[in-house]
Amino acid sequence: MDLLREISENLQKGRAKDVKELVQKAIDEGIDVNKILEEGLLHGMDIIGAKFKNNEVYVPDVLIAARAMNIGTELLKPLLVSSGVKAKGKVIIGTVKGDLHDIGKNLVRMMMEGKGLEVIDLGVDVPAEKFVESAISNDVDIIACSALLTTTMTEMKNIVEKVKQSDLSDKVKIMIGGAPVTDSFRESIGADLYADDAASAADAALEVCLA
Ligand code: B1M
Repeated sequence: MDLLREISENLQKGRAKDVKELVQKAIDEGIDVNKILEEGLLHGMDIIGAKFKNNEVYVPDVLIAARAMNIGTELLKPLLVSSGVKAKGKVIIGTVKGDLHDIGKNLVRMMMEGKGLEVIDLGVDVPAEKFVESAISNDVDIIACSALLTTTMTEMKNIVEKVKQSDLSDKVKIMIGGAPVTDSFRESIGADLYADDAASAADAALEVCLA
């Protein structure tokens, strides 16, 4: 079987050890780093993302595939940097203040990384001020906020307002999501983007960064 296809298929099965060995083999054989990334790792992650969206695979499958992806990407990172390949865009992500749920947020981060975006993860219980300060200091394209509680999703409004008060509003898009969040809530608080699952969030973020 073609080596890149083997990487993709092993990634989809979450076989991190095999992915690591195959990526190293591809590097040793002199296969172009971008090809290993795009046609091996990202190809596999795209398929998992689509299957997840269609309920053909579930959270644990995505988590183990993402772990395999991360291990493969770690091997490629130094080569990608030295060959001058830039991330397609930069995102900061966090779960809003008062909220400790991070499983969905982590999936969104992994899917975005799988699309070639650089993601800075602020963790959980992140105050609005920290989102804004970090967006300024890291010069990001998107602020991505996750909330799982009806009591904490209102914190997203504070983030939108703080961004409007800063000089970021023309430069940065705000994306929101999480189980209780809806597109009409997004509209009501003036955020830019809403996605209801991790794969859609990654697709929407990539679209913004490439626009
Ligand atoms: Co909590 N919890 N929890 N909890 N918890 C819920 C959310 C709840 C619905 C359970 C229930 O009552 N049925 C309920 C909220 C009710 C409400 O507000 N309407 C609830 C509650 C009440 C609480 C506590 C208050 C309980 C208590 O202490 N009395 C407490 C709050 C703590 C706090 O945050 N301050 C609490 C605590 C916890 C645990 C710590 C035990 C644990 C979290 C562990 C962790 O995350 N590390 C936990 C869990 C696991 C859940 C449930 C069971 C599962 C959540 C989850 O991870 N789902 C949840 C019930 C449920 O959902 N069935 C529940 C899987 C995950 C992949 O989905 O996060 O929705 P989700 O992410 C999806 C999408 O929403 C989307 O993509 C993801 C994948 O497709 N998405 C985005 C998420 N973020 C996005 C951002 C985007 C775009 C898409 O753009 C930026």
